[in-house]
Amino acid sequence: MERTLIIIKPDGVQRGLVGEIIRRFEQRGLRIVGMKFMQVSRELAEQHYAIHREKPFFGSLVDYITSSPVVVMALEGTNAVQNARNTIGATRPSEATPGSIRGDFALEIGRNLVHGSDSVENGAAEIALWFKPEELIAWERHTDRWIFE
Ligand code: IDP
Ligand code: MG
Repeated sequence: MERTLIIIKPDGVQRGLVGEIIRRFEQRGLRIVGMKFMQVSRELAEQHYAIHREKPFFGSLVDYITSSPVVVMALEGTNAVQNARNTIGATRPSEATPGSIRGDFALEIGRNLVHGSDSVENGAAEIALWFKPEELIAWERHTDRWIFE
């Protein structure tokens, strides 16, 4: 089953949107297989966003993600990566459709509330970066057969 890494960024935690954001993924049908509340180190932030290292916003992006605690989740389900990104909405909140998390709660790209992996390969790599194997729980959900065909 496909997996994706979701981070509720510091603005999501500070604004009291943790429950609202988790609710949307749960409601979508994605199954939680890992979740924790943590302060991100600069080292982890730089590894996670390594692909953006040369971008002009890299420094402010690392400052942002390390500025306050985050909630990190590993979610599992059919096309988990793409389905989660649709629930999150476009990177630039002004382009995010209403009904998406960013489209409903965000205005600026540097305060866009949520991270979601952008490919199946990156989903697996990011989950391995953020979670120890024993922090991931394989379990069967009572409703799985009503959500997964
Ligand atoms: P994504 O989070 O939708 O996958 P990416 O392009 O991977 O978007 O960028 C990672 C994060 O970096 C974005 O979510 C946003 O917080 C930040 N970011 C991306 N582009 C810009 C920019 O042009 N200015 C400021 N921050 C940016
Ligand atoms: Mg990305």
